[in-house]
Amino acid sequence: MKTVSPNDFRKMSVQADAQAMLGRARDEGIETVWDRLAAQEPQCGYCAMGVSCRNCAMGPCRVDPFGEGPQKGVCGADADVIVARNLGRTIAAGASSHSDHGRDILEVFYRTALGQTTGYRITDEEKLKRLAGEFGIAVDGRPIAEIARELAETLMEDFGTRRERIGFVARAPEKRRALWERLGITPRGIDRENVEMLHRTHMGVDNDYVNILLHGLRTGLSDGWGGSMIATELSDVLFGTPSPRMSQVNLGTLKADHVNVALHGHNPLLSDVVVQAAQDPELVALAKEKGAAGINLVGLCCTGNELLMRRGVPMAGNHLMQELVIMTGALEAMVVDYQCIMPSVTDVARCFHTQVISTSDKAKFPGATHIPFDPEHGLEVGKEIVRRAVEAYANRNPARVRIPVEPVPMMAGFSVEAIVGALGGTPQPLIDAIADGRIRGAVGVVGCNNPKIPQDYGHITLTRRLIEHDVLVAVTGCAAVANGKAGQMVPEAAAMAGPGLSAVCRALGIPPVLHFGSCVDNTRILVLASALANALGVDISQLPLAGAAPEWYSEKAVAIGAYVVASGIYTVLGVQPPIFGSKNVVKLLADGLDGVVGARFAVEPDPEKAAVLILRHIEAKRKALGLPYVEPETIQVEGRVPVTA
Ligand code: BF8
Ligand code: SF4
Repeated sequence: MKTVSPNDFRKMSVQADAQAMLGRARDEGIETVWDRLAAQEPQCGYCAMGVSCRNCAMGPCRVDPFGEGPQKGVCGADADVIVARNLGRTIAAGASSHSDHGRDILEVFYRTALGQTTGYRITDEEKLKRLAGEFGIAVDGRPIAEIARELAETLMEDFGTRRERIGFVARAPEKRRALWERLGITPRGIDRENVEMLHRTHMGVDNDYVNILLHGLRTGLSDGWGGSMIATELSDVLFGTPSPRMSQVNLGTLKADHVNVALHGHNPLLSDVVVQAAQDPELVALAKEKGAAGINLVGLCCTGNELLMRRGVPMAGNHLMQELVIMTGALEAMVVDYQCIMPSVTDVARCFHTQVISTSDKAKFPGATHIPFDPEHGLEVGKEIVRRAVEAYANRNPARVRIPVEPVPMMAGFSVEAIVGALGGTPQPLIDAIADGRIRGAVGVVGCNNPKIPQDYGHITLTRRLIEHDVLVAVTGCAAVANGKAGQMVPEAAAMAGPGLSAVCRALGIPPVLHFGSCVDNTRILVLASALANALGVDISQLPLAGAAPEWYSEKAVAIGAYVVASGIYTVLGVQPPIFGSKNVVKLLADGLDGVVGARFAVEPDPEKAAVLILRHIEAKRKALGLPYVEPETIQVEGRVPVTA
């Protein structure tokens, strides 16, 4: 194995816990995602530019973006078509992932309404009734289970072909809905848009890159206003609508004297019953019998965010921590559901006593123990999983336990309901603060880690610059974990913000960086943006808002980008998407879209420069709305505090 210096660790991650574990990986020869990235370099330039195609057996083909080699694939597709088709399929894969997660929640919700599950109940009856009201379902005098059943059946139709538009589209401002209608991109059935995208991108179907990309937006919208929104809303009904709570974050959340169980993936269905099971007196007694002080649950990635938002379960880390958490030697079990779970976790687990337990029949991991999730016996399955973890404690080698840091406090739980509640029942105080300029605007900083970027550097730096300039930041997914670890998500972090934002945060007792939840919970940002737009009688695209995904890696992030921009929010990406082989596609996404949906993409790997782009955009929107503004072109960002490891 090649020599890695501590200096190299700083290029891999800005976080102390990650750097410590990278040291262990080097010392013990344990392979990580960073080693595998290095082994892949140089990565294929054609693929990086999006100009390779293997959609049929006349290929694989590639076209030369520099004009020297072939300009067309065997079928005649040029760079524009190939890039657009690839991007369309990426959006469909991401939207399908979120939406299949949404469907899984919907099915358990339905079966809970029918009384066919254990470990689940309708927790937020008020929210259930509000949702039913949105769909015209009668609520007065009806039993909760009956309302839930009818709502479930109605939402199932949103996946199918009978609807001309999915139900939650009605939440979008009228101007936005009219625009989608004019463009022919109002999302219909969720499955329909995704299947149609796969159809269109088959050889010899849609050969017009603009037409493919428009359907890409529609496919994205079926995720944001469909599959993901269903996942968020029904998770709230089943498990409770999040409200602000304090918890902790980083590898220091593992406890040396406890049985430690990490819950990893995205779907809260299984992990929520594991939380219940871990409180079972018999299992706690068993843990003590084995010599542990108790059972300690921690979260990873978005399953972790779901549990943090609703139950205050501490968060061990984001995407690039999943291998490193095992290297603490203190993890008895990693329980996984699906999405963003590297197949390599079972390899790392083999170096320790950690059991990897897979739980979804659609996501199996060779080397893991499979205990299938079954909502009929939810709690029993949860207990079986916790029991295995407790038993694995006997195999722990205390000499190998290394928990490198102390945990950092963080606040989470900002559902739209909680925010509006904190504001006194109406978004008006937020609108007033934006209108008078105390808060310049709001930005969603979302998405993943990517080993091509020092872990968390993009998230932390961009967020810090934005709050320093009085921009309220909403975070989800791995971006939330990054900011939590940097201490930017406690009420005291108001001190890091500019004077206007700081005063608002202090008055409300909230941090300047608000945890909105998991990646499917980006829909909460759409809901809040719609509420602001509706209150002002404008479209979302007129508001001083932006989105950013500084370290994105996944297909889901691309789907999110598509629906955020199609909803009218300017979005800056920190990692280059594979589109640069087509000048036309780049021109459309980075410029032309503005004239179509009132928003566009930008790519800026340097978070300091991304902050400038976003601040300028926000001031330009303020100017157009007639609000007090700073001349956009004059904005320069001098970080008040350098963001370093
Ligand atoms: O859905 S932010 S790495 S964990 S894809 Fe994955 Fe990206 Fe993290 Fe959550 Ni979202
Ligand atoms: Fe090549 Fe066309 Fe087949 Fe793609 S669809 S692999 S470009 S022949």
